Parts: sequence; structure tokens; C-alpha cells
Amino acid sequence: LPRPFTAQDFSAAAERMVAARRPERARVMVVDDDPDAITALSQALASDQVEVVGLNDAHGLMEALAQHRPDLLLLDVQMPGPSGFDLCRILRSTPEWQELPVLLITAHLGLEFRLAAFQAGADDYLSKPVLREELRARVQARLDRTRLSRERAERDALTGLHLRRPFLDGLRSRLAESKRQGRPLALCFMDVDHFKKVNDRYGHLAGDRVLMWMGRLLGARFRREDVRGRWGGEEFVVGLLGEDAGSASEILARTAAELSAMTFEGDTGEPFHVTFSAGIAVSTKDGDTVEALLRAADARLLRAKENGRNRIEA
Ligand code: GH3
Ligand code: MG
Ligand code: MG
Ligand code: MG
Repeated sequence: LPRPFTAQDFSAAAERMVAARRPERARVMVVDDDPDAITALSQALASDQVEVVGLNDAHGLMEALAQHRPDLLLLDVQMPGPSGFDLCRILRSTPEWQELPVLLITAHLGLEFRLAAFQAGADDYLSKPVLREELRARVQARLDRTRLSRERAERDALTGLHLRRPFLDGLRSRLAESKRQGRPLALCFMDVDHFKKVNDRYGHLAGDRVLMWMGRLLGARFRREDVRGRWGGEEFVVGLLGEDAGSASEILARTAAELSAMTFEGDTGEPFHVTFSAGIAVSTKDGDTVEALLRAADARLLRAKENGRNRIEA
């Protein structure tokens, strides 16, 4: 019996993926009434990984946030008009910015100021004069956490695969790439056969183990550039760049063989096997929009079911 895939496996994989991925530049917004402070903070923070946007007048904060969509906000506490505390409280009661990491910067070191920073909803505070290294370290730590939790929110906890929306984002960008390169893109729809019976006969936990292993096969047996996702329930999707109907069918047939060779164990210890059916659509013959591909792959999946299941229609 295969070793169950644990939650730790998923989080370890997510950490590795985040570490390996070359991230796009993070954006930090600095709000301070003193232009020299903005310059100093920008010089300390700007790098290949971090872009800094300065804002001199806190009254324009909401518009600036909407325009620049920063990943982190550095807020000066003492400013004419609303203070950094006020602004932080406003952000925390604004759904769109509730989770934006905020670091307050204050000239005061007193306990009451530090407590006020957290009470206003800040994630952290720094005191003036700000030490370059400490500023960088605190900002980087926050940005890393944000990236990791965003990555995780895009994935299904049971299978570790992308959820529908991030999958579609990935598929769309692969499709654009395939057009640029003049290569085909194959979209594969997979649906586990008689899965309701698996649940009914062997229990929901056994059903969950099947789904975990589907996730594991899809996660491990494809190339990095192939997009893979859990469409919903017992339905999975894969986008293969550069494959046509024939080669995509061969690739899926290997996955199908691997799955059907596995022996699962029901809640009461009975062994059982599962299969899936699949439909494949290819951009060069079915249309080069995501919608056309989804429609064609879904229609072929239906045909695979009608034709007896445990088969791939391309
Ligand atoms: P077919 O061969 O035609 O695809 O039949 P099927 O029984 O697989 O299809 P159907 O859509 O009738 O049933 C899908 C089942 O998948 C029903 C639902 O309870 C189950 N399911 C969906 N998500 C999960 C899950 O996360 N865990 C488990 N154990 N079952 C799930
Ligand atoms: Mg000030
Ligand atoms: Mg289904
Ligand atoms: Mg099914």
C-alpha cells in the first residue's frame, strides 16, 4: 500500500517551490511627510527583488494603494493630518487592505507607542533612526511570508494541486506562449471512474486517499512547465505545452497505467483499484482560446465515459 501523503509533504513542497521560483519584484510603499525620509528608505530597500514607491501626502493613500497595489506598506507615525496609527486603523477596517502587511515607523521608543502600533493593527514597528540592515531584514521577512501564504492559498489542501482559478491563469499564459512559439497546447480533462461507488463501498477516507494519489501522480510525473490542477471533486486538469493529441494521449496513458496498478485499501482493509477517463483537446485543431479547449476536452471526456470508461479520447 502506498504511504499516505501527509500535510507536511504538501507544505514542504510548497516551501521548496516558493524558494525555487524566481519571484517577480515585490512592491513596497513608503508613506512619510518628510521627502528625505522617503529617499533614505527607498535607497535602503530598493533592489532587484524590491521596488519602492514613495508617497509624501497621506491624504492620497487610498488612491495610491489602488494604483500601485503594494505588497507591503511602511507608514510614518507622525504626519500632518491623519497619523500612521489612524491610517493603519482605517486599512484594517477596509476589506481590500485588511491583510496588507504594515510596518509603522516612529521616532518614539516608549512602550505606549509600541503598544499603540499593534493596537492599530500594524504587523511590526521600527524606530527612527532606522537601521538599514534591520529595515531590510524585517521587510524581507514579511514579504517572504506573504508570498508563501499566497502560494498556498492557490493550492488545494488535499492534492497540493492548483485550484481552478490559478490553474486557468497558468493555462492562459501557456496558451499565449504556445501561440508565440507556434507550438500546440494540449488540455486534458480527467475524471475518476465510479468515484461515488468508491466512497460508498470503501469509505470517504479511502476516497480521499485516491484523490491524494492522483494529486501526487500529477505533481510528480509531469514537467515543471506543465500546468496541473484539481478542477473540482474527482476531476483533474493538465495543460501540456508542445504536445499534440497523440503525444498527450501517450503521456496520459502512462499516468492511467500507474494509477490503475496501485492497490488502495478501504476503511475495513479491503483492497481495491481505480481508473480514470480523460478527454484531450489541442489548440491547433480545437481552437486557441481557453474556452474552446475546455469545451472540446469536456465533450471528449463525456464520450470516454459513454464508451465504457477507463479510456482516453483525443
Ligand atoms: P463517473 O464514472 O461517471 O465519473 O461516476 P462518478 O461516481 O465518479 O461521478 P459522480 O460525479 O456521480 O460522483 C463524484 C463523487 O465524488 C461524488 C462526491 O461525493 C465525490 N467527491 C467529490 N469531492 C470529494 C472529496 O474531496 N473526497 C471524497 N472522498 N469524495 C469526493
Ligand atoms: Mg513624520
Ligand atoms: Mg465527475
Ligand atoms: Mg467520476
